[in-house]
Amino acid sequence: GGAISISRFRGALVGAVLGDCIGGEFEGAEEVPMERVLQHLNGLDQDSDCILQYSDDTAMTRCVVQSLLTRGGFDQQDMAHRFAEEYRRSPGRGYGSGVIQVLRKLASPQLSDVFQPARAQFGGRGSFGNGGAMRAAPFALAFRNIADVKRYAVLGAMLTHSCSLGYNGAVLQALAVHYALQGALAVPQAFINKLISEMEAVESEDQARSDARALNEPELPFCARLHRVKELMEQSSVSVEEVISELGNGIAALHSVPTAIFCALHCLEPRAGLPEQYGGLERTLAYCLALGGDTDTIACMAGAIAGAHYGADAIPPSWQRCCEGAEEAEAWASRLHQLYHQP
Ligand code: 8NA
Ligand code: MG
Ligand code: MG
Repeated sequence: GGAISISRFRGALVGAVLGDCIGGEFEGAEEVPMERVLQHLNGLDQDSDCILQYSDDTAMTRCVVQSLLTRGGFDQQDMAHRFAEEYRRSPGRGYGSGVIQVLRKLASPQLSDVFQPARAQFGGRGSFGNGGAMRAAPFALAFRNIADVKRYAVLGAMLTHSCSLGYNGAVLQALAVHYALQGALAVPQAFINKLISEMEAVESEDQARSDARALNEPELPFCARLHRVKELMEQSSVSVEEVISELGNGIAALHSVPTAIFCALHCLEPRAGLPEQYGGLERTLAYCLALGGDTDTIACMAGAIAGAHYGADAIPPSWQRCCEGAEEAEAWASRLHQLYHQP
């Protein structure tokens, strides 16, 4: 295909930062009334010196971006070092309770295999949290080739998440951004079908099959959830309760990546309960927040997908102004755009 506009790259990276910063307000809450979500969002328009801080999602995404840009591609040692250094400098960003141990071990100068600390997590099973997926968008923004997107999304996630239900969540998120960047969200049914067919191949691998069995999940667990996304898309109306019970809103990648994809798809059209003046990106972020649970991470992932689709013009300047790191994300998006298109 031809060149992809820089606006989509900015939309993806800034959309992710906005989701994290704006979503932090409701992280861990039970289902949130839309009225409260809208109050929070209206507050951003009115408050001229608001500051919403970013969390682990953006902190680690920044490390991924800086590593890819500095090294001109994937370098596991460099990326691991950046994660460890970022955590050392700024440990209070709301990291998962397990991943902290990995980040401490990654700081050790004696460490020769940077994937080893992640493999030791949870009795050797590795983490299935969404911490690999929440930082996966840059892989789609750095590599044009889909095989590279998949390969490096896995390796980047495996630095902290060695369970296939963790790193395959990162692959799914990266693929969603990859296709959104190409404009594929314009045909929602084709978009979800592409994701299902890619993930069928990914999840057919032996490790994925044995992890699914060990965790009592159905065969091809991400595919199973994507089929549920498809079913929900076909329904004439969908309640927040159904989204939570069918797809989840939790900290496992399996309970949050398909959810984020659904949010982006569902909010392509105006929806009852969401302000008419909202564009698609605003709808997507508001909708994610109303689900409660891991709101910062689900909004971060949905924000990247929706941002890649709508582009930077869809980002409300008043929201961007309130979010720590959003300005910088815009500059990095331009450099990723160059890396993506380099011959
Ligand atoms: P992680 O690797 O520590 O995983 C997160 C949590 O998932 C762990 O602490 C465990 O409770 C559980 N978990 C993961 N793998 C396994 C396993 N194999 N067996 C048993 N339990 C397991 O951290 P992460 O980087 O994946 O982070 C995930 C989320 O947690 C992120 O959204 C991040 O923001 C963070 N977080 C969430 C909340 C919240 O209330 N939702 C609050 C603070 C932090
Ligand atoms: Mg977070
Ligand atoms: Mg979170």
